[in-house]
Amino acid sequence: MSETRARVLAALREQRIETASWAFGNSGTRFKVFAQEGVPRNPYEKIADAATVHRFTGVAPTVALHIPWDKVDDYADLAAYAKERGVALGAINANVFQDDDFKLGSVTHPSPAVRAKALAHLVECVDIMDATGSRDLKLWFSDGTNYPGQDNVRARQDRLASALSAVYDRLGDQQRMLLEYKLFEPAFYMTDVPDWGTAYAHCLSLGDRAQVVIDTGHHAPGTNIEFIVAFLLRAGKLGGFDFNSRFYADDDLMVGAADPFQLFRIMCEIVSADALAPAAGIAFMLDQCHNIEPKIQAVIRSVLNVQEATAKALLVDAAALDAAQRAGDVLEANEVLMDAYQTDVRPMLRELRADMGLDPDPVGAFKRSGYLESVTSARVGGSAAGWGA
Ligand code: AOS
Ligand code: ZN
Ligand code: ZN
Repeated sequence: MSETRARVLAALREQRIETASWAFGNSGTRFKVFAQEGVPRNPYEKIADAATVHRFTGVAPTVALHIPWDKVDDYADLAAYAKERGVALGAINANVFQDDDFKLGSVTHPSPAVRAKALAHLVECVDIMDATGSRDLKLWFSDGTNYPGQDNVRARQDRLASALSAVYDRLGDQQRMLLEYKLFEPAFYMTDVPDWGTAYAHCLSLGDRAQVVIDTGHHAPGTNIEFIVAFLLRAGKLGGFDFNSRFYADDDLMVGAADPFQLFRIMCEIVSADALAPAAGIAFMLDQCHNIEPKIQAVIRSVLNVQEATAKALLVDAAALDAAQRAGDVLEANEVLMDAYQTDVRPMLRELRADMGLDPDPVGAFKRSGYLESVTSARVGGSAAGWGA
């Protein structure tokens, strides 16, 4: 085996992709939730589905939770159940967007009482992290305004900074805060954390354990996401990704479905900064909703899409690229990248899986396994993911 191939296979074997509990529940748009049979009825069953994804892919050993969608009485028990199933609990996602009190915002709300309620939820999420052993608190705020003049933008930034700082102070030494940004929705005029620059500035003043999370669906069309990746990596402020695909807004479709080339370009930045291995601390998470397609199968497909883009990025001839860049050879540099992108990595990935003791075809193996049929007969009346519930 060539040295390159061995290096690529070793890196792929080490790669870790985190699934999301809400991807396994029913979800939809504001127009309709199409319920599917066999969806999980509780957090335990979501974890069982996530464990199934890991069983067939071998690279998805953690699952993110969302509070309160995944609220249970005993989080240590939930973590123990996950362990029994061969996975661990990942990021804890806070939810300060579904309570009536949060109509005008959560941590940026004009009322101190509402702000206190939001802060209490965020702190509760850190308590949960202590019980689950989770490293990351993922914060996404729907806060913003719909009309010019609705509230004082600078005052809202002050309120945001003060809440973030209180939560940051509550984190344990090994815990991190991942701050997610989003251009718009549900606020349509102004969002309090609309872009990576705002998230970066807040994280910078908080400290080392506050980092930015990039949701690939949260930008204006045409945004060069890989530039953001490169910038944040250089600054030591990239905490992770919420991977998904978008054609229009925050579509939450399967990662790599809309623009596999963009995913490749993102992974190229990761690989060239040597930030792929778990030790680099970047959380590669999926944040998707499978409204019309079979859910577990879609999550498996998404994991494979990330794996394929990563394999291609690992195949970039770094020395040739560097030489072409130094020589100012525009076309050669571009060709080096495109050569890697155009490589069919599927045979190599099949070989990797066989080597890992997995079926080379995870989707086919899942379909043949009878898992969905068996949970469908066992689970009656599955719950919604939270969205559109
Ligand atoms: C919302 O648009 C964001 O993508 C968040 O990551 C959100 O918390 C997630 O979709 C699940 O709630
Ligand atoms: Zn997200
Ligand atoms: Zn989103």
